[in-house]
Amino acid sequence: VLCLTKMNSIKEVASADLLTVVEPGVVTGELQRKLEEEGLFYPPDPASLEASSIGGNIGNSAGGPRGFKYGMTKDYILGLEAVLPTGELVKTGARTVKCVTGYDLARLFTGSEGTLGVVTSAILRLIPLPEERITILASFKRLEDAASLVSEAVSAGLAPSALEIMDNVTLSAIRESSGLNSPEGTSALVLSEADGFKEVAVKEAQKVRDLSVKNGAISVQMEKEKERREKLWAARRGAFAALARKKPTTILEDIVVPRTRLVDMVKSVAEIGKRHQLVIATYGHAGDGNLHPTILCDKRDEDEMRRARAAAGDIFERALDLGGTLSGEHGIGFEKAGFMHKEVGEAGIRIMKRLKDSFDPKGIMNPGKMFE
Ligand code: LAC
Ligand code: ZN
Repeated sequence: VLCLTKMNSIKEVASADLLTVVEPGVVTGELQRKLEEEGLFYPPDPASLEASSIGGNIGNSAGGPRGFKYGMTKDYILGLEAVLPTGELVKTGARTVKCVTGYDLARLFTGSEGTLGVVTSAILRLIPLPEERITILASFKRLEDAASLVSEAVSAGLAPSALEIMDNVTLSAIRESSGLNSPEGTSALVLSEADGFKEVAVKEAQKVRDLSVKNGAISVQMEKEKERREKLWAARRGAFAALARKKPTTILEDIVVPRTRLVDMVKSVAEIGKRHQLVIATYGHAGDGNLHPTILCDKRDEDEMRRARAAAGDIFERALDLGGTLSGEHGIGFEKAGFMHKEVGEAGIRIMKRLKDSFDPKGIMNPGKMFE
């Protein structure tokens, strides 16, 4: 077991080259604040950004709400330095925005869940900090309306930085823990943010508002002021913690479907919950088609756990049937290892295992993860 929390130095901020060089233990939120002071922006935004580190974000290619406009961790990795389990030190990528010198090993490491080696330094791409941010909270009576707003916003070519959805189970949990207000009869929320140059952000926010109303929103709240925006985002970031307070065991999923199939997936999760007599909260990065169906259960109740596992399996199958994927940003770990072949096929598994063997011939890096 390696603990890298003390490798937490921001070694360089090269503002003219729009990059930063950091060690893996740097906390994501701290890095973002430091960069903001210099007018720079590192967009990947895991909900856990106050605790999660760049190394961990690289391990799973963390995404979060801003993925919709800005992409995931993998889109910001210019280069990595890593120590292989053989003791070799490899340098991948470059300090340039373009690099096709050989295989893209930096990208291969990103999302490899610590199975290939230990990242000791990362060169991250930066972009200029947006001038304006406007957060928009739309309340709906029905989850389907909230999901259809998201699908319509995507097909209308809108590009807010975030398009987050929360169902009524999530909403009632965060209402208790964060004091978030929403009108009587609300059973779903869409939280989005428009950013960029002032005029662009204002126009984008108005379009999101109009589309929300068209899709049946019962109220739309718009916030420009930093503290009020932060309050709304803090409520969203606290979603998982708020749900985890409801029952002793929480099984958090991370499926992604094509954005046009979002409404189908949301309905399927509700149907699967009903069929297995389970409470499943649904929230997530709807703009990316990425949902976190969260099964609230109790590991002391064997029958309930059996149903929870069956429900998780049904959720995976449904996501794959809709042309989706098992995990958008949390990875495979132990739990989804048995489902990998359904998505990547036997040949896909074989080639991945061969890659794993060439980096880690003795199988000492995060053993047992990802492959059964
Ligand atoms: C979130 C984490 C669980 O989006 O990915 O809240
Ligand atoms: Zn998430």
